[in-house]
Amino acid sequence: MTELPISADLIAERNALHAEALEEDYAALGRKLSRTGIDIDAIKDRVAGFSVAVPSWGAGRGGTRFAKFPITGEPTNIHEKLEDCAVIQQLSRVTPRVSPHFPWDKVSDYKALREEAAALGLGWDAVNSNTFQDQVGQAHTYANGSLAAQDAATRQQAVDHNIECIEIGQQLGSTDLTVWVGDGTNFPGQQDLGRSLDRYLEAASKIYAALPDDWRMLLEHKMFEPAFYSTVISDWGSSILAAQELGPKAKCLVDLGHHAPNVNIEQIVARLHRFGKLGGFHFNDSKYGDDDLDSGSINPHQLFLVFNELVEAELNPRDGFNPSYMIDQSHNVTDPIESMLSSAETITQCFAKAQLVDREALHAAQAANDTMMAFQALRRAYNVDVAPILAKARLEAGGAVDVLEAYRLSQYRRRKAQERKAVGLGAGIV
Ligand code: LRH
Ligand code: MN
Repeated sequence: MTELPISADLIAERNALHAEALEEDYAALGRKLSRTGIDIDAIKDRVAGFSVAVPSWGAGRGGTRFAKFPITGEPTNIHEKLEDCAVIQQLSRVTPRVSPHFPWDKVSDYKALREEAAALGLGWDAVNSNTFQDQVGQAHTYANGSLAAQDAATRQQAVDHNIECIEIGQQLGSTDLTVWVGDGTNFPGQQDLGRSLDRYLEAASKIYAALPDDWRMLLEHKMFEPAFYSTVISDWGSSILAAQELGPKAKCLVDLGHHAPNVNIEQIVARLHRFGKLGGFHFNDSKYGDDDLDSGSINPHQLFLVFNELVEAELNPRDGFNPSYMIDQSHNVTDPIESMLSSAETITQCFAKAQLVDREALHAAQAANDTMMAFQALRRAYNVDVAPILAKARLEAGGAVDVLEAYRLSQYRRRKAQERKAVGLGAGIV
């Protein structure tokens, strides 16, 4: 194991200062929960078993089509991104895997990259393909789509890229391929809405055929952007039908920002699970479009309700229950490490709160059409401050009781600003 990026002494020293208060808060919460028959240590063990992957592309500053404002010391390649992801894992102890994106994270030796990550305490989650940008020297442009393109050679190029991502993922130890395509139209009539999907399905079936036995293909739907009139896989309905058409290894990935405002995402989760097609999540938050804001920063209650559905789903498995939990955010105004530390905490808090729901009381109230008591069963759990449980689990796993305090005291970003080459101004997220 390489020496981790943050001084273990600093973490231990700060934890020692917080230990007494944490023990007090944990004991008090333990007494409160035991009054309703909940064993706090059992919840802590559930939390200790929970984890969420971080996106390699989230380690750098994000931007919009208007501008990107880099910060000094931000990472410029996968090696520096891994180091920053290792900081998040070292302090939070809930983000042990990185979800890479190709060709953004392309290297010549993936075996070495796997070892480099392992030495930093990191593994790999789903690999992401990219057929929404043209690369230098690319034979066929994706300007008119990729897997759904009119041009057969362009579709084949997109298929080949996805198969290359699977091969890279195998070297990294990943078993999931996330396929998001921006394919769509900006004008009515620009493309036939039916035949576009047929071309997508024909091409996607070639990627499906290349999946190793233990792999899954996660289809990521998105209502709009970059296309603004129609998108080939625009909603969970198109996604689940495509996944059913492709086969049992095809599942659906829910990016929380890919829906119209106020869509009931927790019900989409329940539906995808009911039909055995819930493959994973890209956690983030939004107020308007695909804003890729920090998870739970705008609507933490919705994130709690999603996890409430996930607890019900785990209790009633359909073709098993193994959703991939991943963050997918764009950090335009914060230090990306701080945003992912804060988001990992919020996601884990919503997971923990969902464990506290008295399911017996909830189900009894539902059966009795006792609306208020059914709602109160959820609200009581949502109102519990679970921070002492997460901090205790983190402390026992070698992390920091106060992750942002430890990160800032480490002066990590200032150190990196001295080491790393400056990033140029630019538009867009890469
Ligand atoms: C598309 C998306 C997809 C990624 C990209 C970075 O909006 O959510 O998951 O490939 O963001
Ligand atoms: Mn996404």
